[in-house]
Amino acid sequence: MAVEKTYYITTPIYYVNDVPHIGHAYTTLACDVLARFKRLDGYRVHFLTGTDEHGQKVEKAAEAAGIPPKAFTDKVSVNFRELAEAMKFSNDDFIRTTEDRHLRSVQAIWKKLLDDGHIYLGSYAGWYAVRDEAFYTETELKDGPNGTKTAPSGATVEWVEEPSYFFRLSAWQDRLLEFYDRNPGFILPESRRNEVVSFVRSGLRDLSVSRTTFKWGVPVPGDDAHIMYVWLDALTNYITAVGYPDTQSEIFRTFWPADLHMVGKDILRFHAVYWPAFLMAAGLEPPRRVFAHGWWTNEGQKISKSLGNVIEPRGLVEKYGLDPVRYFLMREVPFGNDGDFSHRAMINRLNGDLANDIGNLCQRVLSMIAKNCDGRVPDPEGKEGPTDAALLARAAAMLPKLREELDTQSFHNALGTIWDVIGEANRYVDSEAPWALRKTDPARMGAVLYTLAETIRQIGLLVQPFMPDAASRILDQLSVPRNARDTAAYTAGRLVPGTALPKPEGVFPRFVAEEAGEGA
Ligand code: ME8
Repeated sequence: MAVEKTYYITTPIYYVNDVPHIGHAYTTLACDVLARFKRLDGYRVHFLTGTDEHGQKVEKAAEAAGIPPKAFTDKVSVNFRELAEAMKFSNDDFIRTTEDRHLRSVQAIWKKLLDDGHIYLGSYAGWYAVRDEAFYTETELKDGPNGTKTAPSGATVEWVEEPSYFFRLSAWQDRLLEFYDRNPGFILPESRRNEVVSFVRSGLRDLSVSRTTFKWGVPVPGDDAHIMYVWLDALTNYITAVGYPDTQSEIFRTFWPADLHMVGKDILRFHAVYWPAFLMAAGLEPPRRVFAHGWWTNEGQKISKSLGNVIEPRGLVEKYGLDPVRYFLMREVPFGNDGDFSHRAMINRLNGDLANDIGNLCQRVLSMIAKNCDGRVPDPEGKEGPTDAALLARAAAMLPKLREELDTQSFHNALGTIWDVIGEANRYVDSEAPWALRKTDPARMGAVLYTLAETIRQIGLLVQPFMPDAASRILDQLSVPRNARDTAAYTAGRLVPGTALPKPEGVFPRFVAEEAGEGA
């Protein structure tokens, strides 16, 4: 039997102190695209997302809402589930850190770390930022307004003094550096990797992993005056979801170590320093990769609730449609860089790349076939020429290129690769002028339209992970069977001349701005 190819991909689990916004949708979307591509490419995929429900930040949000924390998290967590549905995310699991399976898992990892001497009891005196749920040293702090100090992220800090358990992080410095050295692809992009390496080189202090001054969290086994530090609790979700502590289970053996933890750059340190150290200390393998993507702003401004400029993904989807929003987010910004959302940029992509490029290509080819070829896949009738072969070779080269690009999370380049072929196909339509061949050489017209239909089939197939609905409409219009839409069918499943096609319909209408000033 062939060896099964597997792929385990995770999003951060989101804090339930807030409603989901475009940033959350972005991270999960990137994972969804990869999960869908890997499934298409024959992998058994496990795609995990969920919510992070413990800690002081969530406790405070519940207090502010005047609801007990459990009831509050039940309510807010649903928003993230609904976001997943609205965006058609194909996650296989949705974890909540308040579930029993997670409690069992976090307590098990704690016991393992304690029994093996990686955790000791001491006391913490230092700065804490509730917004980041992170401890900071004096030297890390920045000057804030009115002579105050803030965390590097700008979050307010408070002085904390309390008994605390510590994880011996200082003991892991050399092993972490060695691990980064042996696994150059562990942290991407490269620039972020360098930041992490220099942080670890500058020396690691032991990490406080329990708190005693509030209650909303997982109790420390055997010492329930303490609750576990929310990041130890949260990071462990990635192994809970594959069955930890049952490391012999089929799911754990199949999927651990994870292939990719996708995160925003704000939480890279937790994933690339603390998490591999916890795992190695617990005798488990670290994940294969952590990718830290960039940060979105809104029309040039930081996105924040207090500025009142939070972009709600659902509103965008209602306005522009789901596929255009998915396309825009994956195409607009080189993945890894920061990006700016603007309606003008969104409309330009919609009308340019979608309506003009792919939309027109499909529209003109399919309607010419409907009119001139009796609504059936045309027959090339031995009239193929070198220009047809050249276009088909360009199309065939997309798949291996996409595999490489998606394996380095280069979503924008993957779309660029597909859109290069779309551009090529549109130029081919113009230069071959099949409408003129109708009278002069109908057999040659058949060969040209066949070449185009076949190119569109390959484009449609590869667009599926990015725009599942539009892709399926394209493939339906070419009567591509449902079971011939994976990469195995890429070269093996060429269109069969004579196959009846449904009546063509437009795939990407142009967006017409209703209000002045919206651009277009
Ligand atoms: O940090 N641009 O949860 P969180 C791009 N619970 N991405 C953004 C963004 C923006 N403006 N804003 C948020 C936590 N994100 C922890 C994670 S994991 C074990 C625990 C995305 O709700 C980005 O992925 O604050 C960022 O890392 C994440 O949301 C932070 O979500």
